[in-house]
Amino acid sequence: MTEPASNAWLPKLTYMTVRCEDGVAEITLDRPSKRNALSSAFVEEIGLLFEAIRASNVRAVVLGANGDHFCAGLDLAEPHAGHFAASDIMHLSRRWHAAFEAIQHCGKPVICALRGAVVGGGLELAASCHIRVADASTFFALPEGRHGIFTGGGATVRVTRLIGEARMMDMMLTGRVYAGSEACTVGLCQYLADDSLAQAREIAAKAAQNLPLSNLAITSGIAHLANMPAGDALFAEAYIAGITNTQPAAQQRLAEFLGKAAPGDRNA
Ligand code: 1HE
Repeated sequence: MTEPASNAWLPKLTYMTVRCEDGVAEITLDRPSKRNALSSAFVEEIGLLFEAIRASNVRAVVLGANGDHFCAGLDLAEPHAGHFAASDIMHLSRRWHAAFEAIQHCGKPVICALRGAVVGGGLELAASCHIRVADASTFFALPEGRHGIFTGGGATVRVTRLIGEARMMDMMLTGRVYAGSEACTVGLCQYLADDSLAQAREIAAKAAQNLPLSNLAITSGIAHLANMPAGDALFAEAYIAGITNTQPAAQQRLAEFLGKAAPGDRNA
């Protein structure tokens, strides 16, 4: 791969490990004793790591977890550790937003390999990835309503977009748990695999073959376009196509497909 031999470009990590091979960075959430619950420091580290991923020449990311559970969500020990004002909670929520935005808009496809609990903030983390692969042990829930709190890591936007408002409200009001093929059918995950990590690796390897600019357009562009009024989205789509389709590497790929030399080739 083209990564520098050392991992000097990575920030110092306490809660995650990273292994790079063939252009794919494999990130592992590594706080299994607390079921990978997300403390404030963990969330900050996620933001820093994905900022570094954005600036790196990594071409795709697998996000997995150590232990039987992907992520138990917010570290519930934290809110009890001090007396937070509403404005403090709002600030913390905005930090979660920043970290998960860094994932969604890092420009590289992020494939998460799920198992066990994907709950609360864990589901918000998974929802900021581009492809979710579950296994038979995976279950999705939003227990915030039951805890007397509210989502703060982007679920109202990203999970609602995946499953729709009615299912989102049902999950939050009743604590409804989704798993298996039903979770796939409602849109919480795109794949149900015997081995979610193996499947996520396979998907990442495939996506890493795409041109980086195409992957940026797909992973960031589609989400932004979905927020726009249709007329503006169509204009922006055309603009993105103009930039993406005219990159020399795309011309080369198209020419190879057609069995011809690329325009601009000296021998064309
Ligand atoms: C935790 C957390 C946590 C476990 N914060 N420490 N999330 C939840 O409501 C999910 C809460 N957790 C669970 O339901 C269960 O722990 C699991 C189903 C994920 C796993 O069960 P299990 O039997 O394997 O583990 P456990 O015995 O419950 O927990 C093992 C340890 O992890 C234990 O600590 P220990 O020191 O006693 O060994 C637990 O206290 C700890 N642990 N989950 C802190 N979440 C931005 S807003 C987002 C809002 C939310 O995310 S709300 C949803 C919170």
